[in-house]
Amino acid sequence: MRRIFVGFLILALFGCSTLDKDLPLEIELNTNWQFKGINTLDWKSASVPGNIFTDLLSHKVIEDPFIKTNEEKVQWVSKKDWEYKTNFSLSEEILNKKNIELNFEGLDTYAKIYINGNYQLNTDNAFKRYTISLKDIPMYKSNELKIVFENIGSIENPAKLNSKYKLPEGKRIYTRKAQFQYGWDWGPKLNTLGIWKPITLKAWDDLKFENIYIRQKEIDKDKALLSVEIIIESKDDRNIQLFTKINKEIISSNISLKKGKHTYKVPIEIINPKLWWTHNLGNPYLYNFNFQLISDGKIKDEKSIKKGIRTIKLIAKKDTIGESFYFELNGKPVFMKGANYIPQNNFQNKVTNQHYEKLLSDVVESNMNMLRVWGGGIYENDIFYDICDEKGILVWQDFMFACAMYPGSIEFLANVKEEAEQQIKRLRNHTSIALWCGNNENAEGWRRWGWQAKRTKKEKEEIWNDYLAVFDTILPKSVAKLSETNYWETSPKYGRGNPKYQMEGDAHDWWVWHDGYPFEHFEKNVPRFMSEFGFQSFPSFETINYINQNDTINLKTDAIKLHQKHAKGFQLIEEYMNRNYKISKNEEDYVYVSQLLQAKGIVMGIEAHRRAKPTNMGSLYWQLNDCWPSISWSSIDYFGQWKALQYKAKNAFKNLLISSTIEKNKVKIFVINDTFNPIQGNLKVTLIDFYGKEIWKDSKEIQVLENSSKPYFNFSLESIKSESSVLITEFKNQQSVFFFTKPKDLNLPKGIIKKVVSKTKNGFSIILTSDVLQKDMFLFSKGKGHFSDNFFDLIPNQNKVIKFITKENSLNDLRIKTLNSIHNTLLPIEKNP
Ligand code: BMA
Repeated sequence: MRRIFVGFLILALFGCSTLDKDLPLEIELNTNWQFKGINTLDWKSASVPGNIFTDLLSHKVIEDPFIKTNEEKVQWVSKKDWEYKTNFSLSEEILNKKNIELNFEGLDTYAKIYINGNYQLNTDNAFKRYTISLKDIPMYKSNELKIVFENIGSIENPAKLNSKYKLPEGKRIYTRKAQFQYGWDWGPKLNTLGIWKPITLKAWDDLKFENIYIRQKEIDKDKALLSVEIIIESKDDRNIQLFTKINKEIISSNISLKKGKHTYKVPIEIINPKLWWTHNLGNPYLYNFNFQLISDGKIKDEKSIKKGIRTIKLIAKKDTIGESFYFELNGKPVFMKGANYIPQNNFQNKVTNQHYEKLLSDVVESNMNMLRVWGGGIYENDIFYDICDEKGILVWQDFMFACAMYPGSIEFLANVKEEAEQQIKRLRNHTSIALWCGNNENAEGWRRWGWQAKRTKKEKEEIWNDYLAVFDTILPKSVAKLSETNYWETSPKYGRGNPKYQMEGDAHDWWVWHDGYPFEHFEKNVPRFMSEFGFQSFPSFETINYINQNDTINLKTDAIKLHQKHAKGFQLIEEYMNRNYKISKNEEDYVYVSQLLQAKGIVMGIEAHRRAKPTNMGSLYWQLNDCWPSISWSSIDYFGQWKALQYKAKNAFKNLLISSTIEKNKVKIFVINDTFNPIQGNLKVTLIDFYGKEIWKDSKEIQVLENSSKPYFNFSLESIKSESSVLITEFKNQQSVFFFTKPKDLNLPKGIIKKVVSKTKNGFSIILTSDVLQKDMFLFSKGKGHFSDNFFDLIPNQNKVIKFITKENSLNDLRIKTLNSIHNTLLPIEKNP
């Protein structure tokens, strides 16, 4: 492609506002759709975008696979072939345009497209966009579009038979679609098929924007040098004008267009730019860029892009420990706090804009500044990244490959290359994207999961070379060519088999959970950046009842068993619970304690990682959300309910954190400061018993350095009664509550809890007090809503005010559980005075 530099001048006014518009016409083909099985069922109405499961569900042909054991009953659906059709009309205006194209944003997956009965093309990648030019074929006022989908087995079975070697893990590797749909250890096997993204028709005459990329050349606080790379498609050579409006300022450029698709560069300089920061460090400021293409005195095309000015770099360079792994935002090292993100639903058409808005608001509320979009799911919709840009959340973006070795045929590599290029181009203007990562655990699997056993040297070499072709050549080259984002080959860099995991790169700690190691493993083995570590828990009562379709909590049903996808899941929860908590036979209590257990383990990890700053510079736990109602590692369940972990992670991820730990019979109190300002203040340390009696106290004036972690206070454990005392540390407006022993060994007294509930504008306010320390107080109600805080420790004789944000008119069913109530038999709760 030729690159042509253009001259530019700055105008005082946006001169084009009075011009007529002759923009490309765009129509979404989302109506009149019907579907049927090949040789089965009659034509029935369909939703597009959508998928075969939700269409069958809306016609009651299948039962909801998310409830009871229905997942098992619907497996036949993915084994059949299905067809979809619609009629669409084209107006004279469209028919007269010089170009008409049909864009398929996402077909899942093996489809044949027919227009007016004539075959057009085959698709084989759900992550790719396909285009058909309608100018090359006869089109009428009314037209039929038909898409015939072949079941994945009919393509994957021969692919497997023809494969030179048997590759791990199953047949999914032959199909470029969301890998979790084949079943994962937190997700059902619901392999969708259908038109999962919009189909749009675009018509235009002589020219249009093909793509616009705002490349950041040089950025510092005084100046931002950008190069806007604009690809314009034109029917002929002609002179045009381009208006570029940045907030209110306009640049007008004269461009001599060449026929065809070419790239034109517009240099832009912004003096004293407002830099984009993650929400926890500043303002995620976005500039508004508007582009207009002027020819023949008309606006021929226009496009808007919101873009933050920032530099984001992965710093992986040799140091005294090994090799660093941290992100530098606008030149400052930033500790990454967050979680791994998976698709929000097995059926993508069920994920609404509100779901994105709510989940990403939760992320901000929980003080997280990074999400990792994990490689077994999907490249997310634009709205996901738009919201991350706006809210100041960074995104670690995996390419969609996970836990397997993939084929290396010429066709497969070409398919992957095109997929990667399309996705990089689609996402590269997003300020939130901090990293492209090749895959999830492919290299780790190859090295450690027995995949090399019984293979010849040649076979191993060939399989590894195929790996390198994708992850060491195609993907990094595409990222470097098309964007300025850093690339990382695989996550984790070193797995459990290589001690270097503590010295270099990112790490996944699955000794805890998969290998049954105690939670304390997180404290003793801190890597440079923890990109995965996790522990399961039961979801909210609402979700459990939904799975069972029953109002009482019952954890022993076949439905609950089916919604736990990890073979040893229940056993591991019980084992770890035994080590840390008293186990209750009451199933409601069991659910509650399972959530405390998960939170305890993960927060232990988060705090250890943060204390180890700057050796360690990131803590992303596994996993933020769920794709169906399940027992999983998530901290927010399928219905958006926060588990204990979400509340406790919110505290553990605050910019200013007090974190205590026991080392060699000494208690060390760390203060971690993620801000770029030093913080001066009085550190107050008080030891009390569970009735609030002060045992001793101390205080110290401290100066906490910017962007640092350091112990500021320590004392000996000797003479501390660990079962009956608790350490309260206060600094600035932060308070930390630290216990000296495991919850199961605490002598938690019964005490009395007083609650005063009053109505507020958007819900209720609840004032809580108790005469004794109440550990892990959990408020719950059947009403839909969100508690501002939950699963907290209530200090004796101190008021705690909680807000319940809800549209419900009453909170009469408010109930409270604490660990004290499990350690004792029954906890009396006083009524409102
Ligand atoms: C991680 C992920 C997933 C998996 C999770 C829990 O390694 O990458 O593959 O679901 O572990 O086992």
